[in-house]
Amino acid sequence: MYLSRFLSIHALWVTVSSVMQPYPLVWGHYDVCKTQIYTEEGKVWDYMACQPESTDMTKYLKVKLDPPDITCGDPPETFCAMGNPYMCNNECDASTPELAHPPELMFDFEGRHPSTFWQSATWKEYPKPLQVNITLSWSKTIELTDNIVITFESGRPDQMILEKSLDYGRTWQPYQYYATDCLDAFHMDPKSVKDLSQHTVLEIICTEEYSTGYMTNSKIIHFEIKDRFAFFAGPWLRNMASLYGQLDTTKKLRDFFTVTDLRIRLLRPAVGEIFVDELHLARYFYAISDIKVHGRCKCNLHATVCVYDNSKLTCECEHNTTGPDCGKCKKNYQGRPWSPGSYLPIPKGTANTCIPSISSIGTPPKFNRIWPNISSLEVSNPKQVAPKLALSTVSSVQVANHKRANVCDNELLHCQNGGTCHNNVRCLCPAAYTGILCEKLRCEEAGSCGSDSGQGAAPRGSPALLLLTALLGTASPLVF
Ligand SMILES: [Ca+2]
Repeated sequence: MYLSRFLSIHALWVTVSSVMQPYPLVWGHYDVCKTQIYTEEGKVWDYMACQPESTDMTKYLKVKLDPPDITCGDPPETFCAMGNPYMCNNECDASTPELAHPPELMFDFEGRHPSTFWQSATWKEYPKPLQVNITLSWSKTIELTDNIVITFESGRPDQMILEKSLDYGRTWQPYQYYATDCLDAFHMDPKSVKDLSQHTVLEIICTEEYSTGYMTNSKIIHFEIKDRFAFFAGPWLRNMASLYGQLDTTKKLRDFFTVTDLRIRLLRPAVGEIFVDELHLARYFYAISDIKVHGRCKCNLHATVCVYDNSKLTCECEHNTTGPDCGKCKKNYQGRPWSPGSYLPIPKGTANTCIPSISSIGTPPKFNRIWPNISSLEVSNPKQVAPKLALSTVSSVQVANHKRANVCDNELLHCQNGGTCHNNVRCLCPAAYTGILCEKLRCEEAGSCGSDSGQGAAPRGSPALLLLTALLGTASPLVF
């Protein structure tokens, strides 16, 4: 199942535009990894930075609660109504579907009345703290693109910490603290994201904005991704180029929005008064009806598609990269060190494609499978050969790996001089060319190329070939 591309670009644009009217979002960029263009040398691939579309990531997570038996209803118990803490005859019973509140109800389709929600056991063991960790795991690096929004059906907690992991849950860092009294709960001065700036955007703050009262109307807690983006892209996120530029050059900023797991640590339920009413402990519990997490698979700007298969997300890597995050070069494509794509220059970015390994080029006899278009070089002055050859090598060296079963593929356009790849096993050449990869002039093979052709065949052992040998033997790294 494909994460992105379930919507056509147009449908996506309409959806995005209608949902987020004030934001002239430029998310649509970077949705193509390569395109065919026509140059003097014929049809070639033009590579660009690309990424999957942002989507609802809650469909792909695993949720874990700690303690594992903290969900209400086993054994059945009664709790007080949300709106009226003195009506305490509501029932939670895990064995009756209509009365059960399992964790998956935090991620089902919402918008119905009444809401469906997960609920914890009540605080019947007071004064022992009622604490719950809710861990959301993707087993995949993802990049957050919109606010995390948690909707409580109980009062919002008096104390809570949102945490993130970048290493699949081995280590955790706080993302944001939430409390009715930050100083008292966490020894931190209360702050709002609006108090931050470009320079302090990575600061971890404690906010009191989302923790007021048991009886207030508002039920929502935010982790403000958009407000942080706005420090770079402006209040309406119009200047995404500026944000992308910053993300490109500041690893810490990029990492800030990147997670493999999130953990919601509920530390103290809403009390709403100074003292806990010990006679009505069934008033105190946590209930969450909805959690929103929007983001995209992190593919290092080397993929537009992220596949969900066997409960696992994986980037479908392009640009000769591989790995779950396209974090390395494919075997035999290690001609230069792997590097992520770049958002710059706007709007197409830079692909930083992995290129064939020098070692896979091999020894001179294999050169009949290398075609930096030697035959078209005008070798009137041997001194000019090196730069021209280097340029030619840089732009169009394509290497057929002898270990590969395929003679050609559509990704690297192995067929030369306008040849087209047929079933990955042979090139269909234009009339004037021949050879496995259409790399030879037909007249050359017949020995009938006239000296007036202007495109003298590259003589074997010519200065051009020797120079090429030297270049390929020493050039490192090659640059496309
Ligand atoms: Ca729900």
